[in-house]
Amino acid sequence: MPRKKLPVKTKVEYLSILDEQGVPDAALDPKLKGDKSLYLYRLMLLARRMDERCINLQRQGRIGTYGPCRGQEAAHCASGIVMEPDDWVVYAFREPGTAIHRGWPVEHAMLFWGGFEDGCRVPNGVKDLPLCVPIASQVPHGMGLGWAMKLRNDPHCALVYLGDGATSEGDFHESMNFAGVYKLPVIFFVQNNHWAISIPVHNQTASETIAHKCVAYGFDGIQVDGNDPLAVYVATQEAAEKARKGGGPTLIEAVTYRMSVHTTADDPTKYRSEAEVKTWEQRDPIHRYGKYLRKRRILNEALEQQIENEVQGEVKAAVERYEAHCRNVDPSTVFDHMHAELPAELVAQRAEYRRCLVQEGVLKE
Ligand SMILES: Cc1ncc(C[n+]2csc(CCOP(=O)(O)OP(=O)(O)O)c2C)c(N)n1
Ligand SMILES: [Mg+2]
Repeated sequence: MPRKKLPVKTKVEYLSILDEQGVPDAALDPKLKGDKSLYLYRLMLLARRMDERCINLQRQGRIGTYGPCRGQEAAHCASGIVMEPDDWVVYAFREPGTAIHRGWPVEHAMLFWGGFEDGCRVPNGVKDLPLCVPIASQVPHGMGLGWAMKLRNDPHCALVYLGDGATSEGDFHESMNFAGVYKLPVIFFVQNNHWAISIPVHNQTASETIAHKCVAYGFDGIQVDGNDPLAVYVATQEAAEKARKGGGPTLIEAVTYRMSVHTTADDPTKYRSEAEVKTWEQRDPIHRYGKYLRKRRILNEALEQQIENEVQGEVKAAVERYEAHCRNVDPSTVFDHMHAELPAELVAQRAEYRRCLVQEGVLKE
Protein backbone atom coordinates (compact mmCIF):
# COMPACT_ATOMS: atom_id res chain seq x y z
CA MET A 1 0.00 0.00 0.00
CA PRO A 2 2.45 2.67 -1.09
CA ARG A 3 -0.18 5.26 -1.92
CA LYS A 4 -2.78 6.56 0.51
CA LYS A 5 -4.24 9.77 1.86
CA LEU A 6 -2.19 11.27 4.68
CA PRO A 7 -4.26 12.41 7.63
CA VAL A 8 -3.40 16.07 8.32
CA LYS A 9 -4.21 17.28 11.81
CA THR A 10 -5.29 20.87 11.52
CA LYS A 11 -8.31 23.09 11.68
CA VAL A 12 -9.05 25.80 9.15
CA GLU A 13 -12.36 27.55 9.69
CA TYR A 14 -14.28 30.49 8.28
CA LEU A 15 -16.12 32.92 10.55
CA SER A 16 -18.56 35.70 9.79
CA ILE A 17 -21.11 36.96 12.31
CA LEU A 18 -22.58 40.21 10.93
CA ASP A 19 -24.16 40.33 7.50
CA GLU A 20 -23.88 43.38 5.28
CA GLN A 21 -27.07 44.84 6.78
CA GLY A 22 -25.62 44.62 10.26
CA VAL A 23 -27.77 41.62 11.24
CA PRO A 24 -25.86 39.18 13.46
CA ASP A 25 -25.98 35.41 13.60
CA ALA A 26 -27.56 35.26 17.06
CA ALA A 27 -25.77 32.06 18.03
CA LEU A 28 -22.35 33.51 17.25
CA ASP A 29 -22.84 37.11 18.41
CA PRO A 30 -20.41 37.71 21.32
CA LYS A 31 -22.88 40.39 22.60
CA LEU A 32 -20.17 42.70 23.86
CA LYS A 33 -21.35 44.95 26.69
CA GLY A 34 -22.72 48.35 25.65
CA ASP A 35 -19.69 50.36 26.74
CA LYS A 36 -17.21 48.00 25.06
CA SER A 37 -19.32 47.99 21.87
CA LEU A 38 -19.32 51.77 21.80
CA TYR A 39 -15.61 51.93 22.61
CA LEU A 40 -14.89 49.81 19.53
CA TYR A 41 -17.19 51.92 17.35
CA ARG A 42 -15.51 55.09 18.56
CA LEU A 43 -12.03 53.67 17.99
CA MET A 44 -12.88 52.64 14.43
CA LEU A 45 -14.32 56.08 13.72
CA LEU A 46 -11.27 57.76 15.24
CA ALA A 47 -8.99 55.67 12.99
CA ARG A 48 -11.13 56.68 9.98
CA ARG A 49 -11.17 60.41 10.73
CA MET A 50 -7.47 60.45 11.61
CA ASP A 51 -6.77 58.62 8.35
CA GLU A 52 -8.77 61.14 6.29
CA ARG A 53 -6.95 63.98 7.99
CA CYS A 54 -3.56 62.43 7.25
CA ILE A 55 -4.38 62.19 3.54
CA ASN A 56 -5.26 65.89 3.57
CA LEU A 57 -2.12 66.76 5.52
CA GLN A 58 -0.04 64.94 2.91
CA ARG A 59 -1.82 66.69 0.04
CA GLN A 60 -1.04 70.01 1.74
CA GLY A 61 2.63 69.08 2.14
CA ARG A 62 2.37 68.94 5.93
CA ILE A 63 3.40 65.27 6.23
CA GLY A 64 5.27 62.94 3.88
CA THR A 65 3.95 59.82 2.16
CA TYR A 66 1.06 58.28 4.08
CA GLY A 67 -0.33 54.72 4.02
CA PRO A 68 -4.05 54.77 4.81
CA CYS A 69 -6.16 52.17 6.67
CA ARG A 70 -9.57 53.12 5.19
CA GLY A 71 -11.76 50.02 5.05
CA GLN A 72 -9.54 48.07 7.43
CA GLU A 73 -10.80 49.58 10.69
CA ALA A 74 -12.70 46.49 11.85
CA ALA A 75 -9.78 44.18 11.06
CA HIS A 76 -7.24 46.06 13.11
CA CYS A 77 -9.32 47.73 15.86
CA ALA A 78 -11.41 44.66 16.77
CA SER A 79 -8.30 42.48 17.01
CA GLY A 80 -6.27 45.14 18.81
CA ILE A 81 -8.75 45.59 21.66
CA VAL A 82 -8.44 41.90 22.54
CA MET A 83 -4.84 42.38 23.60
CA GLU A 84 -4.19 42.86 27.31
CA PRO A 85 -1.53 45.32 28.52
CA ASP A 86 0.94 42.47 29.11
CA ASP A 87 0.47 41.02 25.64
CA TRP A 88 2.64 42.38 22.85
CA VAL A 89 1.54 44.05 19.62
CA VAL A 90 3.75 44.17 16.55
CA TYR A 91 2.59 46.49 13.78
CA ALA A 92 2.94 46.67 10.06
CA PHE A 93 1.72 50.17 9.13
CA ARG A 94 -2.06 50.22 8.72
CA GLU A 95 -3.15 49.78 12.32
CA PRO A 96 -3.45 53.29 13.83
CA GLY A 97 -6.60 52.40 15.81
CA THR A 98 -4.86 49.56 17.62
CA ALA A 99 -1.93 51.84 18.43
CA ILE A 100 -4.25 54.51 19.85
CA HIS A 101 -6.00 51.85 21.91
CA ARG A 102 -2.64 50.67 23.25
CA GLY A 103 -1.76 54.17 24.44
CA TRP A 104 0.04 55.83 21.52
CA PRO A 105 -0.95 59.48 21.00
CA VAL A 106 -3.46 60.05 18.17
CA GLU A 107 -0.78 62.05 16.33
CA HIS A 108 1.75 59.18 16.33
CA ALA A 109 0.91 58.40 12.69
CA MET A 110 1.43 62.06 11.71
CA LEU A 111 4.78 62.04 13.45
CA PHE A 112 5.78 58.76 11.82
CA TRP A 113 4.73 59.71 8.29
CA GLY A 114 5.95 63.25 8.89
CA GLY A 115 9.43 61.75 9.20
CA PHE A 116 9.99 62.27 12.92
CA GLU A 117 11.69 59.64 15.06
CA ASP A 118 9.10 60.48 17.72
CA GLY A 119 6.56 58.59 15.59
CA CYS A 120 8.50 55.44 16.46
CA ARG A 121 8.81 56.15 20.17
CA VAL A 122 6.79 53.51 22.00
CA PRO A 123 5.01 55.18 24.93
CA ASN A 124 6.36 54.22 28.35
CA GLY A 125 4.91 51.01 29.67
CA VAL A 126 3.35 49.99 26.34
CA LYS A 127 4.41 46.54 25.14
CA ASP A 128 4.44 47.31 21.42
CA LEU A 129 7.06 47.51 18.72
CA PRO A 130 7.14 50.54 16.40
CA LEU A 131 5.47 50.64 12.96
CA CYS A 132 7.29 48.63 10.33
CA VAL A 133 7.30 49.44 6.61
CA PRO A 134 9.89 46.85 5.39
CA ILE A 135 7.41 44.14 4.44
CA ALA A 136 7.27 41.12 6.80
CA SER A 137 10.46 42.08 8.64
CA GLN A 138 8.36 42.55 11.79
CA VAL A 139 7.09 38.96 11.71
CA PRO A 140 10.27 37.30 13.09
CA HIS A 141 10.31 39.98 15.80
CA GLY A 142 6.80 39.03 16.85
CA MET A 143 7.69 35.36 16.77
CA GLY A 144 10.76 36.15 18.89
CA LEU A 145 8.62 37.91 21.47
CA GLY A 146 6.49 34.78 21.63
CA TRP A 147 9.60 32.67 22.10
CA ALA A 148 10.82 34.92 24.92
CA MET A 149 7.44 34.67 26.64
CA LYS A 150 7.52 30.92 26.35
CA LEU A 151 11.06 30.70 27.79
CA ARG A 152 10.06 32.95 30.68
CA ASN A 153 6.78 31.14 31.37
CA ASP A 154 5.03 34.44 30.77
CA PRO A 155 1.36 33.57 30.12
CA HIS A 156 0.73 36.23 27.48
CA CYS A 157 0.82 36.38 23.71
CA ALA A 158 2.05 38.44 20.78
CA LEU A 159 -0.23 39.75 18.03
CA VAL A 160 1.66 40.34 14.79
CA TYR A 161 0.04 42.27 11.95
CA LEU A 162 1.02 41.72 8.34
CA GLY A 163 -0.49 42.06 4.86
CA ASP A 164 -1.36 39.51 2.18
CA GLY A 165 1.76 40.52 0.26
CA ALA A 166 3.91 39.86 3.32
CA THR A 167 2.87 36.19 3.26
CA SER A 168 5.13 35.73 0.20
CA GLU A 169 8.22 36.73 2.17
CA GLY A 170 10.63 34.24 3.72
CA ASP A 171 10.38 36.09 7.04
CA PHE A 172 6.74 35.05 7.29
CA HIS A 173 7.39 31.37 6.55
CA GLU A 174 10.41 31.11 8.82
CA SER A 175 8.43 32.67 11.66
CA MET A 176 5.42 30.41 11.08
CA ASN A 177 7.69 27.39 11.04
CA PHE A 178 9.53 28.28 14.22
CA ALA A 179 6.30 29.24 16.02
CA GLY A 180 4.73 25.93 15.03
CA VAL A 181 7.69 23.80 16.14
CA TYR A 182 8.01 25.54 19.52
CA LYS A 183 4.25 26.11 20.00
CA LEU A 184 4.77 29.79 20.59
CA PRO A 185 2.04 32.12 21.86
CA VAL A 186 1.82 34.14 18.65
CA ILE A 187 -1.15 35.29 16.58
CA PHE A 188 -0.19 35.91 12.96
CA PHE A 189 -2.87 38.37 11.87
CA VAL A 190 -2.96 38.84 8.11
CA GLN A 191 -4.98 41.76 6.82
CA ASN A 192 -5.82 40.44 3.38
CA ASN A 193 -6.87 43.71 1.78
CA HIS A 194 -6.76 42.11 -1.70
CA TRP A 195 -3.81 44.14 -2.94
CA ALA A 196 -0.08 44.48 -2.40
CA ILE A 197 0.33 47.82 -4.12
CA SER A 198 -0.78 46.76 -7.66
CA ILE A 199 -0.48 42.96 -7.21
CA PRO A 200 -3.89 41.35 -6.64
CA VAL A 201 -4.01 38.59 -4.06
CA HIS A 202 -4.72 35.93 -6.71
CA ASN A 203 -1.31 36.69 -8.21
CA GLN A 204 0.27 36.67 -4.78
CA THR A 205 -0.47 33.05 -3.92
CA ALA A 206 -1.86 29.88 -5.51
CA SER A 207 -3.15 28.81 -2.11
CA GLU A 208 -6.94 28.70 -1.94
CA THR A 209 -6.88 30.95 1.09
CA ILE A 210 -4.11 32.54 3.13
CA ALA A 211 -5.55 30.87 6.25
CA HIS A 212 -4.63 27.47 4.73
CA LYS A 213 -0.95 28.29 5.00
CA CYS A 214 -1.14 27.18 8.64
CA VAL A 215 -1.54 23.56 7.53
CA ALA A 216 2.09 23.02 6.54
CA TYR A 217 3.26 24.53 9.81
CA GLY A 218 1.14 22.31 12.02
CA PHE A 219 -1.20 24.73 13.73
CA ASP A 220 -4.69 26.16 13.36
CA GLY A 221 -5.86 28.89 11.09
CA ILE A 222 -9.09 30.75 10.53
CA GLN A 223 -10.37 33.02 7.80
CA VAL A 224 -12.70 35.73 9.05
CA ASP A 225 -14.77 38.40 7.42
CA GLY A 226 -12.35 41.23 8.15
CA ASN A 227 -15.04 43.90 7.71
CA ASP A 228 -17.06 42.30 10.49
CA PRO A 229 -15.71 43.52 13.84
CA LEU A 230 -17.56 40.81 15.76
CA ALA A 231 -16.01 37.96 13.76
CA VAL A 232 -12.57 39.54 14.07
CA TYR A 233 -13.03 40.01 17.81
CA VAL A 234 -14.20 36.44 18.44
CA ALA A 235 -11.46 34.83 16.33
CA THR A 236 -8.73 36.93 17.96
CA GLN A 237 -10.11 36.32 21.45
CA GLU A 238 -10.08 32.56 20.89
CA ALA A 239 -6.57 32.63 19.45
CA ALA A 240 -5.32 34.77 22.35
CA GLU A 241 -6.88 32.53 25.01
CA LYS A 242 -5.41 29.47 23.37
CA ALA A 243 -1.96 31.07 23.08
CA ARG A 244 -1.94 32.31 26.69
CA LYS A 245 -2.77 28.77 27.88
CA GLY A 246 0.15 27.24 25.98
CA GLY A 247 -1.92 26.06 22.99
CA GLY A 248 0.45 27.59 20.45
CA PRO A 249 0.06 29.89 17.46
CA THR A 250 -2.89 30.73 15.22
CA LEU A 251 -2.96 32.19 11.75
CA ILE A 252 -5.88 34.58 11.25
CA GLU A 253 -6.69 35.80 7.76
CA ALA A 254 -8.99 38.81 7.92
CA VAL A 255 -10.52 39.31 4.48
CA THR A 256 -10.92 43.03 4.03
CA TYR A 257 -10.29 45.69 1.42
CA ARG A 258 -7.99 48.66 1.05
CA MET A 259 -10.63 51.23 0.08
CA SER A 260 -8.09 53.98 -0.49
CA VAL A 261 -4.74 54.36 -2.25
CA HIS A 262 -1.83 52.07 -1.33
CA THR A 263 -0.04 55.18 -0.18
CA THR A 264 -0.35 58.80 -1.18
CA ALA A 265 2.36 58.02 -3.78
CA ASP A 266 0.04 55.59 -5.59
CA ASP A 267 -2.71 55.88 -8.23
CA PRO A 268 -4.92 52.76 -7.96
CA THR A 269 -7.06 53.76 -10.97
CA LYS A 270 -4.14 52.40 -13.04
CA TYR A 271 -4.72 48.83 -11.87
CA ARG A 272 -8.17 48.30 -10.35
CA SER A 273 -11.71 49.09 -11.36
CA GLU A 274 -14.00 51.60 -9.77
CA ALA A 275 -16.71 48.92 -9.70
CA GLU A 276 -14.56 46.78 -7.40
CA VAL A 277 -14.07 49.68 -5.00
CA LYS A 278 -17.81 50.48 -5.09
CA THR A 279 -18.65 46.85 -4.20
CA TRP A 280 -16.44 47.05 -1.15
CA GLU A 281 -17.82 50.43 -0.12
CA GLN A 282 -21.15 48.60 0.40
CA ARG A 283 -19.32 46.49 2.98
CA ASP A 284 -17.88 49.44 4.87
CA PRO A 285 -17.10 48.08 8.34
CA ILE A 286 -18.06 51.25 10.21
CA HIS A 287 -21.47 51.57 8.54
CA ARG A 288 -22.16 47.88 9.07
CA TYR A 289 -21.22 47.99 12.74
CA GLY A 290 -23.20 51.21 13.23
CA LYS A 291 -26.32 49.51 11.85
CA TYR A 292 -25.83 46.60 14.24
CA LEU A 293 -25.40 48.91 17.24
CA ARG A 294 -28.53 50.86 16.33
CA LYS A 295 -30.49 47.61 16.09
CA ARG A 296 -29.24 46.73 19.57
CA ARG A 297 -30.26 50.23 20.72
CA ILE A 298 -26.73 50.91 21.89
CA LEU A 299 -26.35 53.69 19.32
CA ASN A 300 -28.82 56.33 18.18
CA GLU A 301 -28.63 59.40 15.99
CA ALA A 302 -27.86 61.80 18.83
CA LEU A 303 -25.12 59.60 20.29
CA GLU A 304 -23.66 59.01 16.85
CA GLN A 305 -23.39 62.77 16.33
CA GLN A 306 -21.88 63.23 19.77
CA ILE A 307 -19.22 60.58 19.08
CA GLU A 308 -18.55 62.13 15.68
CA ASN A 309 -18.00 65.55 17.28
CA GLU A 310 -15.75 64.13 19.99
CA VAL A 311 -13.66 62.19 17.49
CA GLN A 312 -13.28 65.21 15.22
CA GLY A 313 -12.22 67.25 18.25
CA GLU A 314 -9.59 64.63 19.12
CA VAL A 315 -8.20 64.64 15.59
CA LYS A 316 -8.06 68.45 15.54
CA ALA A 317 -6.20 68.49 18.85
CA ALA A 318 -3.80 65.83 17.54
CA VAL A 319 -3.02 67.93 14.44
CA GLU A 320 -2.37 70.94 16.67
CA ARG A 321 0.05 68.93 18.81
CA TYR A 322 1.74 67.62 15.67
CA GLU A 323 2.15 71.10 14.23
CA ALA A 324 3.50 72.40 17.54
CA HIS A 325 6.03 69.58 17.39
CA CYS A 326 7.01 70.60 13.85
CA ARG A 327 7.54 74.20 14.98
CA ASN A 328 9.63 73.22 17.98
CA VAL A 329 11.81 70.54 16.49
CA ASP A 330 15.41 71.20 15.47
CA PRO A 331 15.55 69.98 11.82
CA SER A 332 19.21 69.02 12.20
CA THR A 333 18.11 66.08 14.37
CA VAL A 334 17.66 64.39 10.98
CA PHE A 335 21.30 63.36 11.48
CA ASP A 336 20.55 61.58 14.75
CA HIS A 337 19.39 57.99 15.34
CA MET A 338 21.28 56.30 12.50
CA HIS A 339 24.81 56.07 13.88
CA ALA A 340 26.02 55.52 17.43
CA GLU A 341 28.96 57.74 16.48
CA LEU A 342 28.41 60.09 13.59
CA PRO A 343 31.07 59.71 10.84
CA ALA A 344 33.22 62.80 10.25
CA GLU A 345 31.60 63.75 6.93
CA LEU A 346 28.16 63.72 8.51
CA VAL A 347 29.42 65.80 11.43
CA ALA A 348 30.56 68.35 8.85
CA GLN A 349 27.23 68.17 6.97
CA ARG A 350 25.29 68.66 10.17
CA ALA A 351 27.39 71.71 11.09
CA GLU A 352 26.84 73.17 7.61
CA TYR A 353 23.11 72.49 7.81
CA ARG A 354 22.89 74.14 11.23
CA ARG A 355 24.68 77.22 9.84
CA CYS A 356 22.01 77.44 7.09
CA LEU A 357 19.20 77.00 9.61
CA VAL A 358 20.63 79.84 11.72
CA GLN A 359 20.97 82.04 8.63
CA GLU A 360 17.32 81.42 7.76
CA GLY A 361 16.22 82.15 11.29
CA VAL A 362 14.95 78.61 11.95
CA LEU A 363 17.52 78.08 14.71
CA LYS A 364 19.04 80.57 17.11
CA GLU A 365 22.87 80.81 17.27
C1 LIG B 1 10.91 44.23 1.96
C2 LIG B 1 10.08 45.21 1.20
N1 LIG B 1 9.89 45.02 -0.12
C3 LIG B 1 9.12 45.90 -0.82
C4 LIG B 1 8.56 46.97 -0.19
C5 LIG B 1 7.70 47.95 -0.98
N2 LIG B 1 6.31 47.76 -0.54
C6 LIG B 1 5.74 48.59 0.34
S1 LIG B 1 4.17 48.11 0.71
C7 LIG B 1 4.27 46.80 -0.34
C8 LIG B 1 3.09 45.88 -0.52
C9 LIG B 1 2.74 45.19 0.71
O1 LIG B 1 1.55 44.47 0.52
P1 LIG B 1 0.81 43.81 1.72
O2 LIG B 1 1.74 42.98 2.51
O3 LIG B 1 -0.40 43.15 1.16
O4 LIG B 1 0.40 45.04 2.65
P2 LIG B 1 -0.58 46.26 2.32
O5 LIG B 1 0.29 47.36 1.75
O6 LIG B 1 -1.60 45.80 1.37
O7 LIG B 1 -1.14 46.64 3.64
C10 LIG B 1 5.50 46.74 -0.96
C11 LIG B 1 5.89 45.72 -1.94
C12 LIG B 1 8.82 47.15 1.18
N3 LIG B 1 8.28 48.15 1.88
N4 LIG B 1 9.57 46.24 1.85
MG1 LIG C 1 -2.31 43.87 1.00
